[in-house]
Amino acid sequence: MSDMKLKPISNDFTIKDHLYGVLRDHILGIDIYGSDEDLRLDERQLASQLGVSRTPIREVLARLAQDGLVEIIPRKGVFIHRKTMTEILDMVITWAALESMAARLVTIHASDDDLLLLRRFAQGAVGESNSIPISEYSDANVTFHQTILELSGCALLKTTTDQLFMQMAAIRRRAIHEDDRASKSVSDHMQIIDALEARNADLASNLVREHTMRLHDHIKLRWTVFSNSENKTESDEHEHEHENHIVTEFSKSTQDKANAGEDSVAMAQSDLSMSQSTNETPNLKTIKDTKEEHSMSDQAAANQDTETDVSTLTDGFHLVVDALKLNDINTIYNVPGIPITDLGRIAQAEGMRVISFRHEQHAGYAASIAGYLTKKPGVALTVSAPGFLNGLTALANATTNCFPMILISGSSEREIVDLQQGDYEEMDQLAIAKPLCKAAFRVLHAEDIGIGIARAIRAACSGRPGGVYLDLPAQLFSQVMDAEKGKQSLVKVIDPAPAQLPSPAAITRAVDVLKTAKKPLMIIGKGAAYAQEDELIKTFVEKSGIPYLPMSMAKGLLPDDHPQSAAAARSLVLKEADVVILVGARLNWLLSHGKGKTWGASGAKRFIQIDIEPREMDSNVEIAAPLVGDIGSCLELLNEALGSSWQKPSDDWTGTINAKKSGNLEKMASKLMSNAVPMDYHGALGSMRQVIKDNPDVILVNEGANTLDFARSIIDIYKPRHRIDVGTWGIMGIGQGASVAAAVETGKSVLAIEGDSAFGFSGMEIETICRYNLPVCIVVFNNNGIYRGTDKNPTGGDDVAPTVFVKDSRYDMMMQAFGGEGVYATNTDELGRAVREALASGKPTLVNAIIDENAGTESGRIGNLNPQSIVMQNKAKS
Ligand code: OXT
Ligand code: ADP
Ligand code: MG
Repeated sequence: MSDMKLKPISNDFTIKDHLYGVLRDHILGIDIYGSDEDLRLDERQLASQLGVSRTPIREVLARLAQDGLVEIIPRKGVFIHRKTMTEILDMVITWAALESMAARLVTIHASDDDLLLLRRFAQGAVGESNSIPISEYSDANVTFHQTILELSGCALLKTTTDQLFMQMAAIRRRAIHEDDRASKSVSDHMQIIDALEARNADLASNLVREHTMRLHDHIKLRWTVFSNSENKTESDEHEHEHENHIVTEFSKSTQDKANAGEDSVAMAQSDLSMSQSTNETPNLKTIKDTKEEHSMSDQAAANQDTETDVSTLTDGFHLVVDALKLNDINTIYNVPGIPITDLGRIAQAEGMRVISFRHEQHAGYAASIAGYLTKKPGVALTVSAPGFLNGLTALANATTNCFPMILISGSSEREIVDLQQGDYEEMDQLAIAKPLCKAAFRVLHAEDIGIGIARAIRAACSGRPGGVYLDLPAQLFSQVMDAEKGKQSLVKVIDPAPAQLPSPAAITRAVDVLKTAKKPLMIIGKGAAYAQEDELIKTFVEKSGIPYLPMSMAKGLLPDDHPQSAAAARSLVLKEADVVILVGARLNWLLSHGKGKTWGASGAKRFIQIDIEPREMDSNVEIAAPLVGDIGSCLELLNEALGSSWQKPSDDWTGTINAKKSGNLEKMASKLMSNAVPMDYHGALGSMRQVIKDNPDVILVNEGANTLDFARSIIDIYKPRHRIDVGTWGIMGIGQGASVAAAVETGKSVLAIEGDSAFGFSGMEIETICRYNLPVCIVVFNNNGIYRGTDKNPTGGDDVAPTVFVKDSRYDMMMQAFGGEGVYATNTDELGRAVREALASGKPTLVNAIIDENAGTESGRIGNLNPQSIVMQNKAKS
């Protein structure tokens, strides 16, 4: 068998090579010097037309920019590069010189057969009728000149002119259409061939040079328009009118090429898009096949030369992901859309967990609860204006609750937004976010992404934690930079929440105040739960012997059945205590601002407050001993200062508390046995109380009014951070977001007990729970409305009262619609059984618990906050 001359297949071949070749051919095929050409390349449309993601397109465009074929203009886009007049004329002169030298060499090196072929080619281009089909001739003209370079036999001359040739092809293509240049060109070509065949080097060389220099003169004379034609602004103006032009042309040209035998490229592209849509590895066979074809062409070799350059680039998308990962943030809660869809995709591809919600508010709540549970900022990701606004409620709520969270929103073109010129989803998001969060930043340049994310993390976690807004304009994501420099620009935040030690004097002062107490009380808030200093808290409580009151989300920091818990004697301890030590709890509305009837005789109390935020001190009443510092440091020093012989509170005080507790517990116990049908709150929650007692690892999420208030006092919690609720704002709608985050961040099962109104705020997110198959059991306390389902329209009209819903709504069927378990429970047995089964199976479940619509009270236990209408009261009396 004779030796087969096959080139080896390159191992470096990638689909990007295909894209590069296809895009380059397309650009070279465009009449870029035609006056009406739109030179803008729309990355999104290219990606969609080619059925690939934007990432390879972006990389290929970067390569084309290196080749000088396209220009990436920040904030404007990607444009096919059009040379200036001076550059064009210089290029033509250079070409004339080189081709003229090539012609000289052709007379020496080309065979007679080669020249005969050239003659036939030139004649064929004109056609038998001698009429010139101009567009075909234009291509033939270009080929004629390239052939002279090839026939010169000087490989270096050919490769030296390759780049120049790309630009020259487009110039010749335009010129050939002007001033009857085609027929002049035909006669020039024939004369050149005559001279070449006559092996007359001087004549051939002169003819070739003069022919090209005539092009030079023509351009100089006729193309004055091009002296200022590299006008991106002009194409900007027509951007939307022309947006589809190139892409349509492009897909047409791709199609043509596929028909003309380049179908391997098209096949590889379609394989890639298929594999992307099914999430499978690309079809290796097809890519390998196409690899073979391409590796046999010089073009592929050239592509491979530049491949290494491209692999040294990174872009804004990847820098954001890398910066988050570097800081151990591995989950994003988001709703995809322009301009952050690819960010989510890339994050997932890079190994992050990306949880997509149906509405940004719930992604935001999830992020804030992730922050609360982990002490690392939870990240929510949204689109611009409306998505940003949807996420903003959650950001503000996180700030109010002191949860660390970062809301990242894509935003629109700064220049257009600032001039209010009506951009897509235009909004000055940074300005709007600023007053609603702890800090707000915008990143404009890829090299600042690392520092921007570091600032956001530190701002969210340090001191009093809170929400941070990070504005990332769309153009930032596609900015490219050297990968190594990009890596160096990332910042790992060292010690994001540094310990803050109280002064020794503050500790002494606090201990001195505590020593004076006859009836001390400790109030533990969710700041203490957040701090994760559980052991130090337990030590302080038990060493000091002080009764404590947990705020709702601090329940479980010590188990609710701890003998020192005064939860069931709340009114009494608040009224009677003489010294109150607050640990991570604010004297806000939930504590009646530390004054008034709830707190007994005015001026009879002294407060010690541990808080990381200095301005919290004296916010409502005088703080006798402020302990400004982190809870861990403060308690460590306090525990030390208590010494080994601390005088615990008197039996008098603890005895009074215990008596009140027993009374309340007894009262409650009998109610919890209720088997009423329809269920009342006590009966239903009594059954849930036992479920949590038997499954203390389950995280309880709780929202509603009556559903919230009854559950808070009825359901004991046994472990820290195992109760998540409506927080400082009493906000409805946290249910599903909090449940998702609790399940995702801890891997534990979640039981969410929600009023039917509360559930409705994020009801659609049950699809999210089903989609990710999370171990979440939702119990909807269905009493047909807000607070109660019994209100009537006083006018007797058709509309129901404002607080009333559709009676007997089948929320369980909603869950079934998404493949979860839906259970309809009318009594406590059915309810208890359904929830236990759900927790055992880990399957997403919704139990529709039918509650007596008369059972609740207006606004649960905070009805006193409703303003009263004197007119309404008078009407009711008469
Ligand atoms: O000591 P005393 O004798 O006083 O007794 C106390 C304790 O000692 C005792 N106790 C116990 N006894 C026995 N055993 C145990 N284990 C025990 N533990 C305690 O019980 C009592 C009471 O104790 P508690 O609860 O600790 O004390 P108290 O006095 O209640 O505490 C005061 C507060 C203020 C700390 C507490 O009440 C509290 O934390 N409240 C939070 C209230 C809250 O945030 N509510 C939510 C907001 S209400 C309203 O705004 C709603 N909206 C409007 C809306 C909202 N919020 N958000 C948005 C975005 N849009 C609109 C809406 C739409 S609620 C709502 C929907 C409601 O309808 P649903 O259908 O969802 O719900 P249902 O009402 O069920 O129908
Ligand atoms: P609750 O609603 O449970 O009463 P709040 O949200 O009102 O709790 O109060 C929490 C408090 O805890 C805030 O004032 C916050 O500054 C504080 N805090 C949060 N983390 C820490 C910490 N690590 N050290 C000290 N204080 C903290
Ligand atoms: Mg209700």
